[in-house]
Amino acid sequence: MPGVVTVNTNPYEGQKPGTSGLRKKVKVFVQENYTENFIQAILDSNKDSLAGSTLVVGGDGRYLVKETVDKIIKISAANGVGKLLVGQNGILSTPAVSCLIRKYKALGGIVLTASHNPGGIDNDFGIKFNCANGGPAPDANTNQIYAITTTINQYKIVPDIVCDITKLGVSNYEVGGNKFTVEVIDSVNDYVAYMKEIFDFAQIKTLIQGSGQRKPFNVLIDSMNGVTGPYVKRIFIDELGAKEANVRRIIPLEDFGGAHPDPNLTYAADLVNAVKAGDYDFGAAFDGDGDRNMIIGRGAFFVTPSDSLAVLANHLHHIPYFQRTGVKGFARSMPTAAAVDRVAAATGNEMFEVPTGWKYFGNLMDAGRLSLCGEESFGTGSDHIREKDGLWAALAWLSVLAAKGQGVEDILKAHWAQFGRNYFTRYDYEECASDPCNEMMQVLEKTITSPGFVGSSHSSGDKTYVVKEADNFSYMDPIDQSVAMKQGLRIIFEDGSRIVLRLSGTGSSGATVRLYIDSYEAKNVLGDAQVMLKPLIDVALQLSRLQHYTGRDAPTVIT
Ligand code: VG1
Ligand code: CO
Repeated sequence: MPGVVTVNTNPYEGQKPGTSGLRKKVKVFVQENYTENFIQAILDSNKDSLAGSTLVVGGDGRYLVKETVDKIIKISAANGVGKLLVGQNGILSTPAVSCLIRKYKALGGIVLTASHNPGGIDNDFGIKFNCANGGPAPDANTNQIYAITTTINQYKIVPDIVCDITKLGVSNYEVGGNKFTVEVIDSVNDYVAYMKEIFDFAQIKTLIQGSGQRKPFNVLIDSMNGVTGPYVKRIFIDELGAKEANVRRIIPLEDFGGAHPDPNLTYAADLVNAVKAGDYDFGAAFDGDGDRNMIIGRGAFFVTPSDSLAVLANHLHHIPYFQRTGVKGFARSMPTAAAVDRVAAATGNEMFEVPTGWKYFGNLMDAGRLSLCGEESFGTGSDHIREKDGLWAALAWLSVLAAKGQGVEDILKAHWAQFGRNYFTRYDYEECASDPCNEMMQVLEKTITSPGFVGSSHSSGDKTYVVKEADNFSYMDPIDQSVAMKQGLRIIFEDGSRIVLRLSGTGSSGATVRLYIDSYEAKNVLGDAQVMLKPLIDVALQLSRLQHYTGRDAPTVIT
């Protein structure tokens, strides 16, 4: 009978989960007991409910996932967990974990991913805890995990457990008189079954394969060597009748084949170029762990995530799931452009603005007040689970396109004609020195909150903007009244335009500055976003002195 061993350890500094879990370089995680400490802290933060509980475990296939699954099995066994549901080979997309936790009423799940951050031995790894509702642990929980990591002095492990996660099946162990079970499950079955309940697969299949007068709708789906590969294969090829040529990079690789698995115009340029050059009607890409999506149309017509959210909000009634549940309300993260707000107003739905990070949507969904939400960072999702869901977003778009019989660009143009357009851009300055960036944020906060700033005018070119409101965004959750402070500096102008500046909470080294610009035009809707937003960008750069503090002339990524 395998026995429990207690190992003495010392705390590590900096095990504070960020926007979405703990993310560090692989070389940090492989330090002695570093990973073990954090896993023990996660379990300790749930210690009253562990006995006999079920946890879901899986990750995005990056370097260190398999080794970490092995550690989680051994440490869970020693801490009285009853059962682990583990994805075969450690593979589970983030949305699949959320789906499994809910379906099997698990206590929670441990997701092994650094999401859109590069993978491989020299890059990033991450560990995230999700709660019983299937969503990322809220701040109160992650703060507790962090507090435990600062004083931890031992962890418990059963070193002798051997479990082959390459094979499907159930293994039973007896640990200290208790039963412990590991069930290795197919990574995609439950998720695919759920998608078939949510969407009308026959309708999407007819779209993709063509019928009678309608020629096939030619899609190109890019998994960027991330976790969605096996899901894309099963859904698009086996279920929806797409051809091998309609999918690319569908084998999950430990280093994503050297790709930066972030579906945006810079890092998914391959897909954009292929769609531009080829005879494609639709392109979609997903990030490493499968929760983000980028949607493009014929000619690589780009749909901003903020517009994507608004368009889906306006067409949810075409999706069978929402025909059953009804539409309960919409939400977006604060930096996300306010296009969806206009749909909410027109359709009479409640609208919420929350801080950056999916964990802030969960309570609203659990309370039955939120059906669809999104973030400008290529996150879109609904209350079918409690994570954003890349494949779901692509299927939602295809459902709308099938129902409307229109192309992506036509749908966007019709949307802007009806609602006006929120031009949006985000500038990312990645891996800058931390100290000057922190100083920049402090100085700017002081500037925008000092007397006289509200009402002041700022000009660039022939445009003048008058400040209506400025603050460091804070949010009180309407369900549990918890408060999240300092979620980003906002300057809101009289015409509704906004400048938002915040520091990333997902980077693994240095500071990444994100500058977001949102500006509404009722009539002039067919302009180029970079041109339209140039004056406001200039105002933002002047006010923040961003180039001075970061030492950068240009952003790393423009979305
Ligand atoms: C970024 C995005 C945020 C998203 C988070 C996790 O956070 O801005 O909208 O929820 O990544 O996405 P930050 O703190 O770096 O701005 V994922 O796909 O990395 O789990
Ligand atoms: Co992700």
